[in-house]
Amino acid sequence: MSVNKQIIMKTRPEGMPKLENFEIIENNIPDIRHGEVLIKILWLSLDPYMRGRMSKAKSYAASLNEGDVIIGGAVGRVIKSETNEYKEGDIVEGFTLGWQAYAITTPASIRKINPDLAPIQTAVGVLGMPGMTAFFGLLYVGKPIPGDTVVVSAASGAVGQLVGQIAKIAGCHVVGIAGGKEKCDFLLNTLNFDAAIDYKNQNVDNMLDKYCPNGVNVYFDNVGGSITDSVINKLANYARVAVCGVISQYNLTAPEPGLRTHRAILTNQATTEGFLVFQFAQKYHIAIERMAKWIKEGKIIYKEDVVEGLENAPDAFIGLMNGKNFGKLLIKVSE
Ligand code: NAP
Ligand code: FER
Repeated sequence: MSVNKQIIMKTRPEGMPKLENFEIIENNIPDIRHGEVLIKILWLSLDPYMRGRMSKAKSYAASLNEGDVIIGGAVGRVIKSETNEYKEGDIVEGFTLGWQAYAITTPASIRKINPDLAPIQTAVGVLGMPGMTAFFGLLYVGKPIPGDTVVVSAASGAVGQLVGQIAKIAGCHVVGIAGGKEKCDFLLNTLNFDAAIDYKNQNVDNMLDKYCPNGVNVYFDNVGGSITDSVINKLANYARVAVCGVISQYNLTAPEPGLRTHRAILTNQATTEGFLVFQFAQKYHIAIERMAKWIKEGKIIYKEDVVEGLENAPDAFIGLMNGKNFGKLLIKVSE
């Protein structure tokens, strides 16, 4: 019987997660039963929404309890199957495989990945949940039209980097907001954004005035908080605000006071729409095909931030909450 390594939520984080909230444990891997597959985890996807699972707040995903293995998306290889659908060697992606070296699951919780389409870890990146979020959030919620000014926050991250590139393909003027010069240089020089605002070192209001002289037509919001207050005050008539994420709020222990933005929404006849990517699940195949084509044509590139070793997932996750990641954050667990 082989031994599994698992990372559990030892104690529930309050505010910013700390290393002491996590613990690595070892357990024997039980025999699989009829209808189950045993998966060797190759890549973990670390995503901001996972902070929500660690709290007790109501969410689409069940909260973790203390002692539970951290649940999250991963890519792995089937090493044993007691199903008709999967065989040894298949590469799969699942949203609930979790922070462990091996996972036992059922066909309903995984999907098969075509390793010839792109590197397999893209199944949790550009061709997976973050990629779907960027594609549908921008095109279906933000509804850009050529010539629009599109602003995206957390612009160098897994979702943001793709939002900006898709907006360029759609013929828009793209302004990214990110923390630090290195990330902003990447947006300008590698992704060909039209402008980049370093919110840690520049005045966001002044820079928005400079780069969005006709106002903001589409705001793809990944962060919430004061950055969003600034952008809302620059909306153009009939602007669309796609509320994708509010990472600046995920680790707060008390609500943060903010500006009252409804007047700007009213007077600009703007639309603010929150969305969860899962509402587009029936259409994912459209986006996967389109994005894979754009990657092959060199119209979209994707930057990954790879951390080696399951045991480093907690530290990397804390980094994600603090802007230490540069691109889609992945843990490489095994070859
Ligand atoms: P990511 O952008 O790769 O990483 C998170 C980034 O957020 C950090 O690198 C950091 O970048 C920025 N950040 C952290 N704290 C911040 C703060 N206080 N103020 C401003 N920026 C801060 O993560 P991602 O996977 O692409 O996710 C981005 C957002 O999309 C998250 O809010 C996530 O919850 C949301 N999301 C939503 C859906 C959905 O279905 N609605 C799906 C996927 C993701 P900087 O260095 O630039 O600060
Ligand atoms: C995310 C942020 C929030 C996300 C999902 C949610 C899949 C959902 C939150 C909820 O249901 O409470 O990044 O990504």
